[in-house]
Amino acid sequence: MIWDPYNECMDVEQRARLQVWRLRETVARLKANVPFYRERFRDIDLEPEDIRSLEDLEHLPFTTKDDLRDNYPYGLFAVPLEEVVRVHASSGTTGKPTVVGYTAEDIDLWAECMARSIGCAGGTPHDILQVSYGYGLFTGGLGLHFGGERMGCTVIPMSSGNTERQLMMMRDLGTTILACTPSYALTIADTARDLGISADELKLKSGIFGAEPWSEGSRKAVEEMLGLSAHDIYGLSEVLGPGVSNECEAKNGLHVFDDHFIPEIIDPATGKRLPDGEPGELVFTCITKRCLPLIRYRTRDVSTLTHEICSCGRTHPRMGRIRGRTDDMLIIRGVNVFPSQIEHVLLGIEEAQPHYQLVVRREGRLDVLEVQVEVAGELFSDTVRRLEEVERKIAHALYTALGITVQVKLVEPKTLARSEGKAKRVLDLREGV
Ligand code: DLL
Repeated sequence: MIWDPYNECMDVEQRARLQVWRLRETVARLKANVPFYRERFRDIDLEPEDIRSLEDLEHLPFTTKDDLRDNYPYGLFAVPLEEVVRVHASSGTTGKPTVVGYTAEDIDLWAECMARSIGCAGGTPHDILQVSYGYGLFTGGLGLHFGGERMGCTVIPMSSGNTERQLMMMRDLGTTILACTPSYALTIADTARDLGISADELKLKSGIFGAEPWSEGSRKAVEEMLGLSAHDIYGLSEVLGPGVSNECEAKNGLHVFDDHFIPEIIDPATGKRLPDGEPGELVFTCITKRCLPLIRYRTRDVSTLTHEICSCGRTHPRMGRIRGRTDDMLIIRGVNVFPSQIEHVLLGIEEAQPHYQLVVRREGRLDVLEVQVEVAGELFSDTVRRLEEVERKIAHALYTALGITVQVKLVEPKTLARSEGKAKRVLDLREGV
């Protein structure tokens, strides 16, 4: 279902005119209300009228997570606090969280974007939406919740955790759409299997999974185990929360709702904009937000963009599945490694289960990457030779994909910690990292 055909299928040129107009208006507002941006614009002699086309966006300064931290907690808000009706927060890399604010208009915009997202995932007002993202400062729970209500779904505000109860409600209330992190979806699927609940006993048709990187392999596993069609949803608190982009039924990239957030891909080293198809750092400019309209916000997420029109009829550009973050990219003996690449490999291996952890150590002067992966319990009752064979097979597949040697350690089922929210995949034990 296309929730808002007028805006989602708008002629691209018409949308570009709208974007330029909105960008100019946002710059004017920031200049008037936010000292940080006033100074940045003064430094480059920028007046709102100078913005005449989308190309001019490239001359605007970037905003980073450090800028948010330096102006903690409210310094970048473009409206007085009395107009702010809600705050959320995401964990910062050090100490203080990043605090973001919303006016009533922003909350309304968010619900609209989320209704678009749910529509992309095949949702309609007839659906029963179980929201199993955490409720609270994290944007996942309330974001999906308000979007579901806007769509007209029957919303079950479960929040995350208590997996058996999740399954009971899912079965009893006839949940048709499940929204949670992909790693929690796997946990739910595993628990269903343990309890002997088959996909046929559930009415699930669709899943809206995001907030952390995941792979095609995870998609397949979750789709099979839960009997649903899994859709990737992306977003970040600084820009909105969930609902910045979402996969449609074509599952060929996530539609970025660029009438509100203009995406760019840049080379993280030089800051130069990259052409369609080339991977780089995602950058967003908010052109409709009232409280926190960030300009060229550097997400540190690595992706690609395409402006080719999708078969679903939406004319928004599409971003590729997030490949990792510029800051959780591991550099192992000089080679860039993203945890998502490893996940992709593991899920292509029959004996491997979709639960893994990466441990990085320094032995002498050498970085060592150990991949711990769960395998079926039966394997442990086999011969040692069989276990070694599987280890070698995984190490070889990883070597082919990454170009480095990794240590593989097979562990028994349910040894690695299960996730109810964002999974923590990497344990970096190197000093100074
Ligand atoms: O994770 C918002 C969200 C909630 C998105 C629910 C989707 C569903 P933050 O906590 O601020 O906001 O974290 C944002 O999470 O910069 C990415 O690194 C990562 N991320 C979000 N969605 C995806 C995704 C929410 N689909 C950070 N794939 C982002 C990979 C994702 N990574």
